[in-house]
Amino acid sequence: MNKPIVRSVERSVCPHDCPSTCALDVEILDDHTIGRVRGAKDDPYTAGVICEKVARYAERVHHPNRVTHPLKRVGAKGAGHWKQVSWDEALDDIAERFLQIEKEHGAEAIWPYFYAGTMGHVMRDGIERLRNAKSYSRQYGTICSMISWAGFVTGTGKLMGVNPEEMAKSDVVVIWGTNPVHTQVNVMTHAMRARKERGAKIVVVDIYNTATMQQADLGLILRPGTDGALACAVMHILLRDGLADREYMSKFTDFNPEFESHLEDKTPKWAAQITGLAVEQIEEFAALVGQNRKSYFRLGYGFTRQRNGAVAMHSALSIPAMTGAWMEEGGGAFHSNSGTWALDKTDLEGKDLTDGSARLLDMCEIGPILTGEKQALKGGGAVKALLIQNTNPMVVAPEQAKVKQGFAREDLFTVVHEQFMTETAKMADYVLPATMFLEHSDYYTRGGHTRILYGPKLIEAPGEAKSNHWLFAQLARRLGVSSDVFEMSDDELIDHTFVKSDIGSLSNFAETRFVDRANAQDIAHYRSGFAWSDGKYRFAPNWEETRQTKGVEWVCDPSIMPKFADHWDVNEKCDELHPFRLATSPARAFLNSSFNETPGSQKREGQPKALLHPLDAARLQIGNGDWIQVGNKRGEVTLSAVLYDGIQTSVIIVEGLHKNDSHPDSSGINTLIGSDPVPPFGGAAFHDCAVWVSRS
Ligand SMILES: Nc1nc2c(c(=O)[nH]1)N[C@H]1C(S)=C(S)[C@@H](COP(=O)(O)OP(=O)(O)OC[C@H]3O[C@@H](n4cnc5c(=O)[nH]c(N)nc54)[C@H](O)[C@@H]3O)O[C@H]1N2
Ligand SMILES: Nc1nc2c(c(=O)[nH]1)N[C@H]1C(S)=C(S)[C@@H](COP(=O)(O)OP(=O)(O)OC[C@H]3O[C@@H](n4cnc5c(=O)[nH]c(N)nc54)[C@H](O)[C@@H]3O)O[C@H]1N2
Ligand code: SF4
Ligand SMILES: [Mo]
Repeated sequence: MNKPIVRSVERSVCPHDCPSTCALDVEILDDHTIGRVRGAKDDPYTAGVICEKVARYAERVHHPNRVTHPLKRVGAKGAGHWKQVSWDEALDDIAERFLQIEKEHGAEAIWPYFYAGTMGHVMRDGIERLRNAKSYSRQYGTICSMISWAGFVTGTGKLMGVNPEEMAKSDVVVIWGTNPVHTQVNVMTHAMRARKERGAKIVVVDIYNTATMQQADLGLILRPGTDGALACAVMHILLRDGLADREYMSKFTDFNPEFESHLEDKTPKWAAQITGLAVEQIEEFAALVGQNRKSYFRLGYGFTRQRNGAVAMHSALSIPAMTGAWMEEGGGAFHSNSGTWALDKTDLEGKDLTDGSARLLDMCEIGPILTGEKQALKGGGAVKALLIQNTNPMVVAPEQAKVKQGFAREDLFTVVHEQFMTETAKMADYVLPATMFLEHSDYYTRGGHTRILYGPKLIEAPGEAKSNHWLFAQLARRLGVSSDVFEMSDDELIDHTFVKSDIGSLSNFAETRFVDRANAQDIAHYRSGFAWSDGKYRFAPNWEETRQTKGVEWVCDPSIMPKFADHWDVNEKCDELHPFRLATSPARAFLNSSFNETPGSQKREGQPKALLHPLDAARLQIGNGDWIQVGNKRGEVTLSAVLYDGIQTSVIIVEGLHKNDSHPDSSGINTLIGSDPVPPFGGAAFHDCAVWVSRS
């Protein structure tokens, strides 16, 4: 085959929901076509490395199954019969239906529903402007980071940590509850640099021997949901062996005798029983971080997707507050920098168009909400219409059986704006074609790093695909909303937001395509104090004050929260009927449900599989490749068994969100996951699930 002729190479940004937010160099072949995608070499964080799924992005942009025209349902819901209609016909009808529903049932009967399929702020968050202008039901955005955020901020006072590029200066890098080889490859670039350049040790804490752990010097495979016990035992050892920095603690933390005595019985032996680790492993880990003050804790989302996840995050985060690692270059902790951007999005999100009184519905509870559970509806009436962008709840949301039942309601009017005919789109009354990131302009903040990046429109969209931002303007006009912001172009709105946020105009960084918002090192290390008013890190959290920093909501009785960093025993219990713990860790070649349509990713991931310990398999007479049933009170899922000894017994791991119909009975893995909001402020416990396992 002839090599395609590359017209130019242009700078862009990966829009996907991944903390790396890579700077990309994209080969442009012509006005409609791209070639290879590479990681930008001159971006210090991307450093020329991207994941393989985005390197093959031509497969996704030019996929033959892209939705390219507005489609109207004909026939029964979900039956897959569509009629192509014009944009005007679709938009007029949608607006008319929305206005009619508003008249009959009130504006709160309409629920715009979105997530982070694109991380561009214009295309992701603009839906809030329409919602606010119309006082539609609000969305409580819990699905990804609500649990981890709470656990981090309750310690430091702010969602900010040490620049991940500093990892290269660390002596120990602790990768805790994240699998960066799959989920954010650049963490590995910087951690490996530390190992190569200064012999740093890499520690990985996970519940199975992940691709990341396979590259570690020390891998700790613990039982799901027991990280708080490990963290407490480590702190016990630090105090026992004189490795805690008492001077640092007295100046920068609320450390007191009561916390010290709380840790007294949290011995390695105690933790070994809970975690399933050996006492020696816990001792080795504690000695490593206790003797190397330049220890960098990269704390992921994964270990917080447990009912005790916020407490686990806070407990792990408490270790560097005890060693004083925060004072060192290359030491301290990082989860996300999302608390540091200070962007003024009042106009982008239309915050001044609302009094904020519309009811707040939890996105994780979409199943109970659509099936009419009173508590989930917050005492209000049924949701009668959905406008969905950037998310695929029929696959990604918990309690899938209820989600399916809800979407099938004949009295629910559903509009889905999508790039592909996802399971969610299949349940719609209208499917509208959406652009991809190379077909519109947007700006992106890097949760896993410090830059704001700009990605301009580089190619024309296929067929009649239109951007999210375009759709808001079209609907706003038809719904009787007038605001200048709806009428701005993508670039005008980006520029407007930048100017309002005092980071200059868009034209200022047309060349570089980024603004660096890195905090001064002293600030990122909290060297003059943590972000609470007394400047002290909290081993004893004040959850109510934490709640107030973001204006989120309690989902439990505040008095149930443990007083200190702790192992909190509130996870879904195993019992005779449900002897296994299931975790639904991310697949390498899928990104949530995205990429499960591209050939390269499908080939790599194959059919839906469950990793199972050989001892459990032998007991249940299950062989490699056998079909098995995994179930609980919420339903049953069929998977193919893979025998794997890098896991504790009575634990199974199912990687990735395959298409529902890749499972023999079309039940996706989220059929098994609960939608009960995780304390203290909500979120779904995607990796905390008690199940039975049997041979099909
Ligand atoms: N390839 C790929 N990349 C992705 C995604 C994807 O699906 N695929 N998803 C993207 C999104 S939206 C996000 S939020 C990030 C999330 O990225 P991460 O922060 O990596 O979080 P998770 O993917 O939820 O899980 C990470 C690891 O946590 C482990 N884990 C689960 N329970 C426990 C526990 O109790 N203790 C410990 N120590 N470990 C546990 C899992 O086994 C898994 O290996 O990744 C993003 N990047
Ligand atoms: N079992 C289990 N479930 C999980 C998780 C888990 O670890 N285990 N992880 C959870 C997490 S952390 C998250 S964040 C959620 C994520 O769940 P989703 O938000 O659903 O994530 P994606 O699969 O990336 O879906 C994004 C969808 O947005 C579409 N899209 C992308 N860009 C655009 C655009 O510009 N316009 C429009 N209109 N559409 C666009 C894509 O085509 C894709 O179908 O899943 C959660 N679900
Ligand atoms: S690593 Fe993450 S940000 Fe980078 S290209 Fe892959 S999905 Fe995109
Ligand atoms: Mo996420």
